[in-house]
Amino acid sequence: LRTQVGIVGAGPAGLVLAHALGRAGVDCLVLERHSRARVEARARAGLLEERTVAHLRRHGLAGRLLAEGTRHGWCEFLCAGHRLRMDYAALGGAEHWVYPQHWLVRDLIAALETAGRPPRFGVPVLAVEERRRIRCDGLELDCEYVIGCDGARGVTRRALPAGLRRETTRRYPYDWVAVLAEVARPVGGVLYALHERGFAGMMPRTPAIGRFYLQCAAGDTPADWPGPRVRAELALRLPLAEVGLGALHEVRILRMHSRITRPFRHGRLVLAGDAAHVLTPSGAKGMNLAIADATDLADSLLHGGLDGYGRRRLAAVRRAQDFSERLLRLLHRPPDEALPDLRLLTAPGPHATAFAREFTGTSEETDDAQWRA
Ligand code: RFL
Repeated sequence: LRTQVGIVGAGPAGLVLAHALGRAGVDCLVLERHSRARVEARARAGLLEERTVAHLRRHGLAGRLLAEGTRHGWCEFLCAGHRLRMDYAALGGAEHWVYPQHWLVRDLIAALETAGRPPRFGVPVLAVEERRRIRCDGLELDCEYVIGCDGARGVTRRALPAGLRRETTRRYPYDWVAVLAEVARPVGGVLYALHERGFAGMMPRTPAIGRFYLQCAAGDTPADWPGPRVRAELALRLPLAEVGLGALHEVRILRMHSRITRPFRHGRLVLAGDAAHVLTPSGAKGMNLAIADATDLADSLLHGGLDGYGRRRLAAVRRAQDFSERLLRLLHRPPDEALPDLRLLTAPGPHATAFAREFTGTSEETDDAQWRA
């Protein structure tokens, strides 16, 4: 089998790329290891930056998002008995769009299907050979370009020559319990709670579902966090009465680490999204970076060259990683120690503006006035 562009993985990166290339008449095929039902049910991220939505709009992919998504432009820090609100949209940033990742994935698959180019599901890629042949069980796909969009646990990055591949990994001394739960009233904005028992967070997803995070000991497993323990710990650290916590739908442990694999491109093999860079969810950057990689890659492939792709995207990833890390450090500090810095951060001024712009992706340049952590 042959195609111009073989794309491994039907996550946001692979699907946006396939759509942009297909619309421009490029022959491409997406191979996905899991079933369509499984991919469409995977609830993960939910905060989209304004510029991400602009990319999707430009490719005609934002119809349902614009109709059903909600917007918010504030977050709150809960710390040592204080509640510090930050209206980051008003402070120089922009509003976020709130739309669950798996809804977007569903829309992207539907768009590819309508265009007559659906991904092939249930096809695990085993290896990439000579950077131009994708090998699966019973199928070989020869490609002019192989694009690895196969996420954090994919196989494509291993096709970078061992002598060339460089991975920078950071492991943090804690993990997070990630919970999806029903709420009686929508979570209105992101809430970060700094607590003696550890960090906790509450993030909007849909009007009826919220995403909750709890810091836990590094190495904890889901067995350490049965439902009653999750509920008790959330109740201690967060003002749950405001949202009316209902049934817990999913409890999992996020190993808190980040990893950047370089180079993002070697000849005709290119990596995009989590295949190239995994960040912690603290700054809500992962899905946004994946879509930005895909749109840059599509433009580069269509308009004459991949030369600047790796450099541009690595710079963007490093900025996002830097932001996510500073936020992560702040969120895990003892509340009494962090309070003065949080006051500074949330009061109108250069620190707040820098945070607002980085959080919402409106500053591609690093601001002179860095917020402290
Ligand atoms: P994905 O979405 O992981 O998609 C990769 C796809 O590749 C498939 N695959 C293979 N297919 C064929 N052969 C193989 N050998 C394959 N190996 C893997 C996989 O099945 C999958 O379908 O990567 P992509 O497209 O790069 O998108 C990245 C985002 O999904 C990720 O960055 C975000 O979900 C991260 N993230 C968040 N990002 C945000 O921007 N905001 C958030 O609030 C946010 N919250 C989160 C998150 C990630 C989470 N988890 C569990 C990873 C919350 C959670 C809980």
